[in-house]
Amino acid sequence: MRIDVFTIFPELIDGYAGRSILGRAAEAGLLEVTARDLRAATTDVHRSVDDSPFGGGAGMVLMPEPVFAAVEAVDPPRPLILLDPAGHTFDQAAARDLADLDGFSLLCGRYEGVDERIRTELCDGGLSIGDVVLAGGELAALVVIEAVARLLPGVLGNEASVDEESFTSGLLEYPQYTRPADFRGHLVPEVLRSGDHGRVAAWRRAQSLRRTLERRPDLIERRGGLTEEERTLLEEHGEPSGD
Ligand code: JF5
Repeated sequence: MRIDVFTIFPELIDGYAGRSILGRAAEAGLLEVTARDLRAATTDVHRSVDDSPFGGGAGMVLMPEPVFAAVEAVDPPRPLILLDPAGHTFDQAAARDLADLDGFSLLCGRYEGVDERIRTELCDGGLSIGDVVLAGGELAALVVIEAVARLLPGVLGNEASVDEESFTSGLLEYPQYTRPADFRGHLVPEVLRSGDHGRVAAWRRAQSLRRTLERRPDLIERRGGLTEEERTLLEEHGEPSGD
């Protein structure tokens, strides 16, 4: 998969994309992230990419000329997506859709906004990573890239089994523990040390369900509520959740 990122901070994208899971995906030839400098095609001495808004007001706006020029100079993989608080909300379903493509490109807005013609005449769409305002789109772009990269075949080492995935998709994670079994008097639940894989699996599913019901009932709603089997499972694991 090819991902081009248009930004005034290409070194920021290169720095992150060269490490950890993204760096390994690149080394394995599964992903090619290319950071493209929005100043590359500027002609003025200041290499300007922003200007004050028509109609007045504070702040600076990303100009159409340098941005169109940077994009047109390389004819990047499409769709070209603007990271934008006004875009569609990015979620796991959007990540899966992007992971099905051969490539796409991201444009990082900065400053107080971008000239509207960049949105309407250059970009194919916009994505927001949530109701938060950032100084620029770079961190949002990296969120999108990492979420998509880990879905690409071969990128993750320990692929979860399809069976477990179908049980737990759309639920919060169950509590995990590692050694020691007794940490300052806080004990690991007995079932996890029992060696009974059936009991462990049932306990984990019950924990995932309870946690999701308590903290993210919207996610239970989205799955169409609880099945009769899930209700029974929760009743059989009636002890307090402890969180
Ligand atoms: C940006 C205009 C881009 O703040 C963001 C953002 C928030 N969620 N997703 C992206 O991007 C920077 C600010 C203003 C365009």
